[in-house]
Amino acid sequence: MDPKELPANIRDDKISEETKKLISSLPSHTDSQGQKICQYQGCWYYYNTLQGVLNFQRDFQPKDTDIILASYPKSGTTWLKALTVALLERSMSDSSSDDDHPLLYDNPHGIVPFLETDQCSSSNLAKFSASPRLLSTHMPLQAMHETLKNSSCKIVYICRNVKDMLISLWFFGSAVHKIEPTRSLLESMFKSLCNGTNYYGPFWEHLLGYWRRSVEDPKHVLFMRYEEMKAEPHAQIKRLANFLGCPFTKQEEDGGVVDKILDLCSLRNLSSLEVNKTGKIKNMDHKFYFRKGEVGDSKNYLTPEMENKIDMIIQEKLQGSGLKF
Ligand code: PAP
Repeated sequence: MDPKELPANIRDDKISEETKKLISSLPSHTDSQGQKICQYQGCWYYYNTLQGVLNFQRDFQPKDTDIILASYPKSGTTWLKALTVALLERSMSDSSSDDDHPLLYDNPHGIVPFLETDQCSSSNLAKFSASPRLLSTHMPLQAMHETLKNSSCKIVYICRNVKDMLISLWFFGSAVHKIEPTRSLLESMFKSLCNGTNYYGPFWEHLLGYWRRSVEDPKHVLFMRYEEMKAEPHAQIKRLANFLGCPFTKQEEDGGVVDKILDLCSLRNLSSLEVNKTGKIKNMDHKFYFRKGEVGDSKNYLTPEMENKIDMIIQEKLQGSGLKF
């Protein structure tokens, strides 16, 4: 999740008069964390995120070589960013030795910028002139459709079990706002997740947009799952490398490069690095991006009723799509 979005989302200085006018015509409400949120083109955004989306839609100039890492918040974005950086780093330069790797000196979010922030203004993008440009987003595919329609850039989407994503978000939001992760906050977040009015929601539209495109156009959209990454990391990182056009050679596999990348990008390793223990992006501590990283952690916090409700929504909304949880 982009660090600039959470603590003070209504940064009026960043919101143009035109956008304020647009916001006044949109459905809006205050979310479970007391933040104003509005619905634009079917998706719910904080006001400053909406400004970022509009800037992106107006200004972004895609390149066919761009790689966009997409996700719903708290679905494995940090991990996917680290893995992709490590894969490309290895394919772009043989010189990157163990101690000058970019992941040792910056958080993955510092290396791979979000499209819907001012980091992606034309001037800032100049520093990402290396090809391919590695970019990221939490926007649903429909928000990028018009901008990317003539581009053959590649999109990697990572999805995660929605219940674990909710718990991850609950802890993350509480840590960022420096409040206790109370049951009443969880219940309120659960409600807006279920009615589709939470940040970047509805989650089912988000998932389905990328899922359908990955089925229609598998050369350009790869659909990955957090749980599969945990269960079979070797197979999944090879899948990612093949999709990105930088498959592992036999020599690399025999030489343990796959293991080395997985180890470098493991939660244990990344969270133990000084840069991630003490660093910050704007006002966001890097350490908040790393917690347990376990599959099924939601069982420890959701009641059976809450689980059933989410299961029913998934069943209803994803029916017939071929996408299953
Ligand atoms: P973001 O949307 O703010 O970028 P994101 O990285 O998508 O967050 O999700 C954070 C989750 O990924 C956390 O899960 P948890 O709360 O259930 O523990 C975090 O622990 C987990 N995570 C971060 N880095 C890794 C990693 N290298 N490997 C596995 N899981 C990770």
